[in-house]
Amino acid sequence: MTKFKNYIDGKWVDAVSGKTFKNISPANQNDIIGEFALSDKEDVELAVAAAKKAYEKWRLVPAPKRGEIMRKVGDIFTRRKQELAKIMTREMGKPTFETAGDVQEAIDTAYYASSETRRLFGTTVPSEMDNKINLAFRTPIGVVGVITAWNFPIAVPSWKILPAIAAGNTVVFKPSKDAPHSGVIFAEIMEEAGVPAGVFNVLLGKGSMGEQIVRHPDVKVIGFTGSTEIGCQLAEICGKLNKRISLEMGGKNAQIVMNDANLDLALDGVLWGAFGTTGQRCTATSRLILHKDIYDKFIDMLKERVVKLRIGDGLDPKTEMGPVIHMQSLENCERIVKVALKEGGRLICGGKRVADPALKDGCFFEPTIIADVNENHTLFNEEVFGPVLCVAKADSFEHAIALHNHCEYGLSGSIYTKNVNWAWEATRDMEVGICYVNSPTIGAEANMPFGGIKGTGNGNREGGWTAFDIFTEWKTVYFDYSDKLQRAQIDNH
Ligand code: UN1
Repeated sequence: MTKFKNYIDGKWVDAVSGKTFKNISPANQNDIIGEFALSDKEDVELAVAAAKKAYEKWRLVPAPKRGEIMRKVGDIFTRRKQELAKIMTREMGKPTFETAGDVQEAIDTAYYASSETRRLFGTTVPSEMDNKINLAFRTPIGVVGVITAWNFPIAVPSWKILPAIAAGNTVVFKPSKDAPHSGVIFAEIMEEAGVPAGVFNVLLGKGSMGEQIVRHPDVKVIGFTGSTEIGCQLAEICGKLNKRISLEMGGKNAQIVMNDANLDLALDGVLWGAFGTTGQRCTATSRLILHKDIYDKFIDMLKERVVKLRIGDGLDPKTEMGPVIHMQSLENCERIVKVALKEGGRLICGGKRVADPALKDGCFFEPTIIADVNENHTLFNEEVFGPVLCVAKADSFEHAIALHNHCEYGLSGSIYTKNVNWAWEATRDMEVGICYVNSPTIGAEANMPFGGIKGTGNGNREGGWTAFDIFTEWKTVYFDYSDKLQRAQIDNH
């Protein structure tokens, strides 16, 4: 069986304990992808020490030079895109056209980070006093800990790792235990691009090791994507340690379809939003809010398309929807369907494991629609992270917005309408970080801020220029060339 190692200080090494864990494919539980280093506190010590040492040189490398390396990272991801897509699909399940898109998001992020190193603008401001100038510029912070989920095993890590390194920080990265192979490839690519030893380190392992990264006193910033439960626990630790943490957590995103919408377009949107990545995106559409005039008609249209979705191994080019990540997740889908039906939901289609004997060894759940759900139902409120869509009826535009905002989370939201006033009012009033008009709740682009409000985030935005706010501190400089003591607020009044 193939063995995969950690990447620390530019070297490929086993866990100090020698321990390993296995990762299996969600499409076929008999397909063991490999044996991966099971890192612990001692490995965290080594990786953080390497990153701390490397930081002293890396922070002094001119930003555009760091950018040249980021450009190479983008070039190598481009070269390896199709090969990597297959590796990712085998370990996390989504079809290869989606994993290729995942890699493309990292390519876009790498080129964006590269170009940003020629900007990283500061600000010059007139001083209150003579012969004095005030300016402020960004500085790197130090060692950054990156902890991510398995559903976007290359894109989401890239949103954190590449801007952090471009800005002059060094990184210790813990990929998800369910997508460690992608983490290994990330390191291979950084190594080939010429990222110096210690600037980027990968520790494979499980959740408890992630917490050790967070607690380590030499790790100054944490970038986390995962569940709200774990994110809030880590934020508590960081609060006590006065450590910066950027959180991207859960979602229960809704698509509103008004009675004037282009229904065919709205249908394509919800199919992609709800069942793309098997519903396992933090941006997935998990609530569909339909205006009462089109409620029954739209549900019929949706059912007709959903039952035809081709489910299978993501490595098969004909597959439209792959498995869920593991058996535990499949059991969770079964549980939530039971709860929803007990609470009064109406099963439109799906609701059970896929019966096809050819798929019996994988974690396949039928794409599921449950209608007649309202804000008091568990399914309307609980994040499922699977292919289970609930449908609610809205009496009016105002009711649709109220239903939309009845949510603990606030990542993305979408409205389909041709009424320009409704569209702008929704844009203003939806309680989300990302708002879509006439397109689904998924599909963020790498050059725009990404993140949510309420239970989804803590005020940070990855993606685009805002990612650099997470990984830099502002330094304010007062530069006095008057050759005398000028006392602010005193001598000039
Ligand atoms: C995630 O689900 O963690 O907007 C990220 C999207 C993708 C990113 C999703 N570009 O759906």
